[in-house]
Amino acid sequence: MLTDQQVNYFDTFGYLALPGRFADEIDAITRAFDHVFADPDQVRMDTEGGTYVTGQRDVIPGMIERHPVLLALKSDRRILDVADALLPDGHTFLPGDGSRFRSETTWHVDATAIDMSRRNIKMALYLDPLDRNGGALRVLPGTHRLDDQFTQQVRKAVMNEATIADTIGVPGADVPCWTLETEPGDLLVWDRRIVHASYNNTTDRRVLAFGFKAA
Ligand SMILES: O=C(O)CCC(=O)C(=O)O
Repeated sequence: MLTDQQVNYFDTFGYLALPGRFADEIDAITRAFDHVFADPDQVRMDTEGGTYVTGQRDVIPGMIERHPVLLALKSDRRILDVADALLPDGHTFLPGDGSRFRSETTWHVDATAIDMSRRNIKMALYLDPLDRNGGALRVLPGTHRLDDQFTQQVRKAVMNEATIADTIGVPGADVPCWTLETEPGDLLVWDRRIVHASYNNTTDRRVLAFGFKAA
């Protein structure tokens, strides 16, 4: 269940942190994630370069469907309750991916290839502790609202890392934002249209991501 206040928070700011949602299972989830990554037969992509990712990122598409412990999340009430609350008119599951980042991401949205006019939510379990000095996800609250003039101005200013400093005088890492510091077991949820990034990465960042779009 999400409270009315949590739904309002998501509607207003475009993201929600649910600390400790999977604290009890995170060790098993992490083992399953590592097991899939260690399997040489799994199809994987290395998306290094050319995108908003600053360095190496190994990706296994549809990760959640490649191990029974991960697959169980798809029908877990703690996940479905969030999807039901944020997409009350129905939703379709999107299998997402599993990633090992040895990199950061510059300011971007996840919604380039999808219908931007409808809500599409991403859920993420980061499997390593992350803080603002070490690769935690950063968001620009409210920038999921595409028709808003502020959103348009922010997108123009920050979504090209090469020109941010010329435009607003600070590098991407110094753009004012909210940082979602996480412990393993926390569930993060965001609207794929929100502008987000991660900076100051110091380690391997493992993340299991999946989502739902409005039916
Ligand atoms: O953790 C990050 O750097 C952001 C991940 C993300 O937004 C993505 O996978 O597109």
